[in-house]
Amino acid sequence: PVVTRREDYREPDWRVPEIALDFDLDPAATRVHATLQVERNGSHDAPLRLAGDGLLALVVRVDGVVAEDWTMDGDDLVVPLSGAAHTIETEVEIAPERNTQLMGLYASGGILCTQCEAEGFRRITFFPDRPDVLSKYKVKMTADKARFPVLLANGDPIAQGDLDGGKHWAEWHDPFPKPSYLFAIVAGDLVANRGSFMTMSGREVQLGIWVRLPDLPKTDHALHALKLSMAWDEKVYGREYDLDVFNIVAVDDFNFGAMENKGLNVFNSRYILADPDTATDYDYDAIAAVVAHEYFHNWSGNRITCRDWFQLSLKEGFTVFRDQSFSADQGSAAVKRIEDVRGLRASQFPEDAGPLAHPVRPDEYIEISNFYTATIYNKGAEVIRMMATILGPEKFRAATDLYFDRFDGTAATCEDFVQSMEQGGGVDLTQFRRWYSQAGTPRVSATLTQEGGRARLTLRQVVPPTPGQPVKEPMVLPLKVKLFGAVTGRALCDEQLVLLKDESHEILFENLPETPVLSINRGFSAPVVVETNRTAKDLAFLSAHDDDPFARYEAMQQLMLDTLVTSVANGTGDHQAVIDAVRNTLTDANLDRAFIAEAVLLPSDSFIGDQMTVVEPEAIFRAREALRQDLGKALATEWRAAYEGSLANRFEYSPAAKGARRLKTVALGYIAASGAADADGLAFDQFRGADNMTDRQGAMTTLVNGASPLREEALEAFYTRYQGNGLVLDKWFQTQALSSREDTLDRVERLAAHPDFTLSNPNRARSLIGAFSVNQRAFHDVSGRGYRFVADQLIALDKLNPQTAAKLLPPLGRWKRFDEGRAAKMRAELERIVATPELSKDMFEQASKSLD
Ligand code: HT7
Ligand code: ZN
Repeated sequence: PVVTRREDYREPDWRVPEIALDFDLDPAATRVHATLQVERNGSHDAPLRLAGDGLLALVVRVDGVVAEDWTMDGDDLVVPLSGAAHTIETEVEIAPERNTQLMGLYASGGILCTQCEAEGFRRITFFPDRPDVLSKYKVKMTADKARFPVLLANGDPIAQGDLDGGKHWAEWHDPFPKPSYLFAIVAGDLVANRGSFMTMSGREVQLGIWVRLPDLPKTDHALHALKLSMAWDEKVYGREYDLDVFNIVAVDDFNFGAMENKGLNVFNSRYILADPDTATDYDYDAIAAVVAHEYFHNWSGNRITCRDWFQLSLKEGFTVFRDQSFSADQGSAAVKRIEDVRGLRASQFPEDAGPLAHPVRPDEYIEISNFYTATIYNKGAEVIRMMATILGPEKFRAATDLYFDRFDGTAATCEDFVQSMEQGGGVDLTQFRRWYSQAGTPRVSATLTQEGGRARLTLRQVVPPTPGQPVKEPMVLPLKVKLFGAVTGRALCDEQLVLLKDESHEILFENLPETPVLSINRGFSAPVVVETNRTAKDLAFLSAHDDDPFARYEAMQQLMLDTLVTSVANGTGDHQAVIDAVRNTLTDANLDRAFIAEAVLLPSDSFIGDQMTVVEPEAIFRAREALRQDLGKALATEWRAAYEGSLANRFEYSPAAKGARRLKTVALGYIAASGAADADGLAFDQFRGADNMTDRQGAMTTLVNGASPLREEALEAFYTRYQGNGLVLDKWFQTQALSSREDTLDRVERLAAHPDFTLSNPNRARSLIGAFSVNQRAFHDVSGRGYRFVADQLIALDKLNPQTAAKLLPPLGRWKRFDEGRAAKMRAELERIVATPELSKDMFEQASKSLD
């Protein structure tokens, strides 16, 4: 396979300032006629090379004359040209209904839609399909009016009309030059939830959330989130929307969450459709976050796009940071930060520590789709957040203004962004740039020693080796630090922002009136692992007294982790410190329920495993269950009080009501863990009586993890109630695949043969295979059956949808973290995958790198 390298970047030989596309749409055979205005870029004699993927040129014309001298180089169309500017026409035929990869033009539930990022446009027509070729698009679509009454494209609608034979047509123009990955069309029998938004300069924008008619009642939340996002981007970044219409279409088959096509976002329906009966609070929040994310891309991604795909984090890291800030502003900022850090630790830290580790700005790839990773998105967002922290809010805003002004209408680089931060913020980020080039999660050791009224904080950093990067330079780590008095709980100093730049650094604190306790990496100011010399007593103290809610949460997590890691090593542990700390938090009347619910949750099995040299799945599971049981028993009264104090009469979507629901189900889990005689009945009553999906799924999860026969009853009732609703059935599959029960692997194997299971829908594949492979206990069953099952499924999925298959491979690649027996079995499955005939390059890259 061909490796693309960042250092090989060259400007395009030909630019395409304008393109006109004419689609004769038909699911079985769509004709695409493209007219490109091309201009030679600089003085060279290179021919025009147009990327294609599986296309056959039916005709090629140069300046209106049929050309005969074009050739094919692999999938690319090569046309020799003599002048500085020409008009090139091509015609191809494609079959959307046979497109199972869901890239290019494809059919989903009777809707024709496109997905072009990163390299899908070349599956529609021949084109220099790279993000630094910006063109103005005119699009005409013709289709059967009964089947496809709605025809949408980027930009603004220009004209439409009817034709003989039941056909109709529509024309759309997008005045903003854009790269081909932002191109989109949609044709279908759709209806819109319409709204409007008045921009800050007084322009009215028509908004539409397009779905199939039965889904229309589930679109209000997304429309509301869109309006909030538009207002937020004006207020916080001064960014106004620029077209007269903004449309979103929901489709059921989608490789990702959503896509930010200019003026025509296409969404995975799970990030649009919501009502209390079918969507959890988590779904509601995710919908708002993804709607915001795609909308924010209009500036961070569309108006300023990426020069090449190595710069992907320029738009994705920045846009994730923007959507995280938006969500933080809608509810509890502390809880949002906790959720984001939990996500980072669950997905990005393991990536950084494994065979697929890569820098935020990678150096090479075989298949760019494999680089839509937690590192590019979430670590990329942390890198932006650190620059915002270093600059402070006013300078950060000045710097983003500078960036938007200077690079508007261009294809930019991460370096352009950092330079804007430097100039707008008046700082030197020379060393900070290592965050873009060095992979791996830095580890910081922080030791606080006290001598009389003085304390010395010694910080050391190590950046671990990663594939291809054996030796690392020190990074710039912005660490927020504060000291508290161990006796009074008073702050002993103001919060300081320490920039750790060298391998080690010392800070002295003078005139301390009492023994200090260290609070460090407050707000998770740097995405690093911190090891300290704090005792269990210090951590328990901070979990009750720190004035930074994130640091309180973190202290509790560390206390729990230390306890669990010791228990795994010794086979038994002392749980009293955790019990006391959890009691304190649970009964603190000043804390909101959403925070309490997060703080009292034990670290996941996999996060505990990440702390160990060799992961022991069964021992971890047993240690965690033992602690859960002790917490459940020791705090039985408190859990009951938390449960009963969180009952609500009627569903409401508000931060307080969400917090109550969250705490209720967390408390239910502990009541069940305690072995209370009435726990199953309580869960089943919650399941039956719920007026919303959060409570229903929460109760079902508790039952599905337990031994009660009521679990089968609940699963059956859930299935019957929601048969035919794909998004809810995904929850049914996922809940079972995540079960902590011993028989989960057997059940998952049976579910893969269930009539409602299919690999051709990415959401369904992820809900069973994806969920199962992050269930540490079940996936790492010592027999190796879990590995074989996942490998079989991925080999089958690769034939349909390589992109989705390749994204599900990483858990199998983490063999180095396990004992020899498991590691050998995991490697054997990776080898089997690599040896599969006609394997996609997506899977080849992931599996072969995972074997190294
Ligand atoms: N920018 C979008 C990425 C995306 C994508 C990437 C590969 C294959 C399919 C895809 N669909 C969407 C989504 C985003 O980050 O906003
Ligand atoms: Zn994005």
